[in-house]
Amino acid sequence: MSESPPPPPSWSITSIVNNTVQFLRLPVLASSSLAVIASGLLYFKQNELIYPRNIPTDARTNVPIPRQFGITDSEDLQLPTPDGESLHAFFMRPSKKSLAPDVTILMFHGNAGNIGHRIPIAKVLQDVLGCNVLMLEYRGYGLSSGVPDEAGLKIDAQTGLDYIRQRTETSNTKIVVYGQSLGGAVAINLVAENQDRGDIGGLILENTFLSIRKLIPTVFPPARYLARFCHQYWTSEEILPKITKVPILFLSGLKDEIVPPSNMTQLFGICQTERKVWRTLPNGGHNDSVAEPGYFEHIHSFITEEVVDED
Ligand SMILES: *[C@@H]1O[C@H](CO)[C@@H](O)[C@H](O)[C@H]1NC(C)=O
Ligand SMILES: CC(=O)N[C@H]1CO[C@H](CO)[C@@H](O)[C@@H]1O
Repeated sequence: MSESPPPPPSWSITSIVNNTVQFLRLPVLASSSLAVIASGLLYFKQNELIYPRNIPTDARTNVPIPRQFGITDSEDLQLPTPDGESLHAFFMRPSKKSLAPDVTILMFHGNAGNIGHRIPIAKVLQDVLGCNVLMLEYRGYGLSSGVPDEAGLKIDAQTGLDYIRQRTETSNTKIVVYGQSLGGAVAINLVAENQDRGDIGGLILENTFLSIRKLIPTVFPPARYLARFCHQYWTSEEILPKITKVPILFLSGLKDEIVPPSNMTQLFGICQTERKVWRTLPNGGHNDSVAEPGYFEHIHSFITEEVVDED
């Protein structure tokens, strides 16, 4: 298409990430919840374990805003879902539309915290790519209403995508769905359901798992005998192979201590889509892979080579 874009400004990536990595160091598990498991209430309490939306403790009330991170062109939204919830979201326009002005990234976060904690990631994506970003907060998280569960989060994801499709300035952009950890499962499901319209230009998966049920015995050892009572499935290993039309980038932190990197390797192996890209972060842990060298360069290359350049 156009001449090859300049390399991303890595100095700014590093400084932004270093300044804000504290926000990303969110615990994935609530250790106090182990007591809950021990008391045998897993069946009823598993949502608190799988969706620890009160970590950190003020995560339901204190949501950092884009302006705190120097993003001036953004909107604070409440998106209504078809089943009556209201989802908090940020829509951000880049300050300079350079490399990928016709791309909108839809971000799905991991299972702790809120969207405010991930604004530094959105900022780097904008700085590197010059794209629009929609950050969506699942039901029950941050300033969104409701209680999270698998069926609800699927509705939330669809609500975010439909919003991008309907909003005038984004309706003709290529949509890149980006999910970290639990957000990866949310993203896989959404893309599998929506690939036919042809407006999803890419899928980015970071440190996500084969299924929740497979995760429970290792991540919550006391609960290993109870995994079969788990009513949250997130069966990415069954759904991912249904995606055939959308290029996929796999970002795997090889030091992931929560989800073994072999889960990502296996997902990559069963992935049937025409173009798939595998990239590793050799020192990346579960929640800090984003701060590893090369992370945003991999996303930059994927979007310029597989999404923007594609037609
Ligand atoms: C995936 O991760 C789960 C949870 O840690 C683990 O039990 C399982 O063995 C892993 N599977 C593969 C193929 O890596
Ligand atoms: C680097 C980092 O912050 N890692 C944390 C990720 O989450 C786990 C699980 O809660 C913590 O133990 C790590 O310290």
